[in-house]
Amino acid sequence: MKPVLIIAGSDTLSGGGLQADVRTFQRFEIPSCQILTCIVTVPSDTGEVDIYDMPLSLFEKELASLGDGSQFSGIKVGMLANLEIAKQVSLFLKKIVVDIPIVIDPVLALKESGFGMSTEIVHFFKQELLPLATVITPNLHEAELLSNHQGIETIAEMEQVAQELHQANIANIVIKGGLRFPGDEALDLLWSNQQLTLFKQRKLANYHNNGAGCTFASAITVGLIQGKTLIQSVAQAKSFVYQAIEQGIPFLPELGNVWQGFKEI
Ligand code: PXL
Repeated sequence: MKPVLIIAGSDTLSGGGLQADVRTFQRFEIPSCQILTCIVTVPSDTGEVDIYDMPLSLFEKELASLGDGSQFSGIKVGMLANLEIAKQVSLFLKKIVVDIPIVIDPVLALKESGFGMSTEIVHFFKQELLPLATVITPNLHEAELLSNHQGIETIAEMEQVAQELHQANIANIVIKGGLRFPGDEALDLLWSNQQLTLFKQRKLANYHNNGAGCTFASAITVGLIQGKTLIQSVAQAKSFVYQAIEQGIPFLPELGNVWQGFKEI
């Protein structure tokens, strides 16, 4: 089995980021290689998120060790820290010689904090990086940043934004409704091949959801590597992340981590 390549930041609390990605792939018995973009810290006293970017020269060396990408079964991209790092990743993805799934989770905002990326990086993502992906997985806030469409609250608005992103040359889009979407259901919308598919599950009452987005995108990558269709891959990922939240681990007051080690997949 060829490894998947993970390009992501480290979450010190370890619920999300690279750590969530590794645990998810491991759970499906897919080995991984990992490239680190930054380290995210959350001091338990203030709860304020800090992000320490990898020095660019070091990041370039990490990438340079990867060759033309032909040794990988797929690529999962998570948090990219800054514009320079995003540019390096884009150059690397353009050099890939094999046809493998590339899943990009456009981490432009962290739900745990007020952190948000600059408009410059949002622009770069939309114009350059995201068109290189097989599928992207923005949450509502990220979908709004990428589309300039504020306050998404209905399925029709989600669909409109997904179509707009598709017209901007992005192949397939999954918008995650998450806890913010009104109603009792956690709703995700897939726009693919001019077709809309909705995925719904009852919202869980617990707060052990740090890492849910990373786990979801990694699990979609798993499905694509396993040769499943995009619809099957999103369905599998949705059920996986639901169980990971349900079995999550409390960590700080009102913040818990998803856990991929539940009994049956
Ligand atoms: O869940 C989004 C996310 C992505 N990447 C890193 C993170 C987090 C959330 O904590 O720390 C590195």
